Amino acid sequence: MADHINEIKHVASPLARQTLQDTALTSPVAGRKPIRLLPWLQVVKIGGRAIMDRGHEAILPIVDEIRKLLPEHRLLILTGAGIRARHLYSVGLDLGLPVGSLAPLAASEAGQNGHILASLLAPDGVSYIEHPTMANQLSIHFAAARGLVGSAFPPYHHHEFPGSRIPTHRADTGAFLLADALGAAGLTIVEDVDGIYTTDPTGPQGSQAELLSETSAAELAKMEGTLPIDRAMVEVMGTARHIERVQVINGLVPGRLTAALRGEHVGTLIHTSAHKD
Ligand code: GWN
Ligand code: ATP
Repeated sequence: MADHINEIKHVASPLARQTLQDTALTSPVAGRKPIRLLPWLQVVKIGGRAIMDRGHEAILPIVDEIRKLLPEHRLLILTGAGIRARHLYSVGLDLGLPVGSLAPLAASEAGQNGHILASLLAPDGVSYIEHPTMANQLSIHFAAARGLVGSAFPPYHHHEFPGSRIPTHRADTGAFLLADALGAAGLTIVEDVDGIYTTDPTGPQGSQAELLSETSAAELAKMEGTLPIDRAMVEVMGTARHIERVQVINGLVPGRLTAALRGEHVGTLIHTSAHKD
């Protein structure tokens, strides 16, 4: 028995003999900036409620704009959920379903919207790819296509945090997590308003709403009231590794997405906590 144990080879690792909870010990190894997996990729999140729910009037012009952008950029287009997820939440909450059951049901609408968008872009070589494909085979698909569509919802399912009965990690958060993990060149969030305002421009105080042309995740975290992006996304922007800024733009105005991807300052620029390489 003792002889057998002596034959076991030890694997040299700087983390082998210490707790992973002590950042003073782990940071020399884990504190370094990760590599960018797809540095040429532009991630675009299309609002489920803001764009997709509006049907052809909103969808066809943005599809046309995306089509024209394909020769210029390699795009991962991620769709959010909309009205069907909201109906699902109300039925599910009424029945007492836990948040971990509601999250995948809502996520499936984000996927449905992606399938719709991908069908319209199919003549341009764009397809819907599934979550596992996004996780493992993005590169090979981008070798074949300038653009791909996927669901922006993170696949948390029963792992969704239980703090709220409505899933907190929704499409904006999923798009940000993926863009940052891939080390993408940028993330643009396509809404139905010009950007982030001091208060909801379509709400009761709408006449007093002022557009924030530039802000930061830290400032948004302090802002009370509603935002056009998930609160959880604001939180994860605070620990970003690659994506330094997120642009929130109005997809109902033709040309805004094109301008944003060309680096023009349109809508709201949100600075994250990530630093330049
Ligand atoms: O079904 O539209 O992917 O890309 O979060 O899980 O709930 O699934 O539970 O590859 O794995 O509905 O079936 O559905 O939207 O998420 O997909 O068509 O296991 O391609 O099977 O991580 O698409 O779907 O909803 O994204 O967001 O089969 Mo759908 Mo979504 Mo398809 Mo996906 Mo979830 Mo899969 Mo998944 Mo489930
Ligand atoms: P999803 O993809 O999850 O369906 P979405 O991005 O399509 O979401 P909403 O979550 O509805 O759409 O967010 C956009 C809406 O947020 C805007 O139409 C606007 O009315 C509202 N909103 C609330 N607060 C603000 C704010 N401070 N500034 C700008 N818009 C705001």
